[in-house]
Amino acid sequence: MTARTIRSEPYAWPYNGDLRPENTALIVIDMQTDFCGVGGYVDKMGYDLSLTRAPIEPIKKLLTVMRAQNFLIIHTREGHRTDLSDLPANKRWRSQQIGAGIGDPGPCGRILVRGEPGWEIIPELAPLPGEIVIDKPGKGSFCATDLELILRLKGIQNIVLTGITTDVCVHTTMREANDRGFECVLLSDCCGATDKGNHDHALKMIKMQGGVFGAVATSSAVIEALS
Ligand code: C5J
Repeated sequence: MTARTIRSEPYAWPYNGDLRPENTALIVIDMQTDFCGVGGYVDKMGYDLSLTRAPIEPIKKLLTVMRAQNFLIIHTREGHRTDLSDLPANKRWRSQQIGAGIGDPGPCGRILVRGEPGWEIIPELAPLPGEIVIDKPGKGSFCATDLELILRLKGIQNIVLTGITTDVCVHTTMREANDRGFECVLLSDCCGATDKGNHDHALKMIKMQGGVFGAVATSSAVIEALS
């Protein structure tokens, strides 16, 4: 095997140089109107949408390259059943405290409810027919989903993480994946948080202890390695 890695910190990723479409997945997390669109959940909470919209173009470009090379592409959506039977009472209560009650009506339909306009993935990053979409009720993509089963059955060892928000759903997913033995890299320009400081600190956390959760790179480093 010829080793192939991408420029990343704190080590060249993946650790073993085994980067191939057959063993590597790109996960695009929660690029939904509720997290980056006008009138969605994040907008209703009063956060700066430019931060969560910043990764749209870099992800689009990366998708074009990785789709062309037949990497496994997986999208996730955070959202709840229409009867809210999978919505913990404390999650609902907390969202109500900040004026964006999950399940309540908003400009994009019921907030974070499956099937509502706000819950849809934004058109710019819409999944192609046949791409896997994981619906999750929580922040991590492994909790109460079939993501791990799918990754194992497809022989995936490496995961490239993108999406929003860096410090919440992307970080939780990275931690869950790392604990399950997957080799992870998070792409800094393909993620965004509701707070710039949280984004930066989330990146720093990954790089501690020799890469405690994996590595951090940029989309251009991935595209360069795949060219
Ligand atoms: C949040 C997410 N921030 N997708 N969800 O509540 O990160």
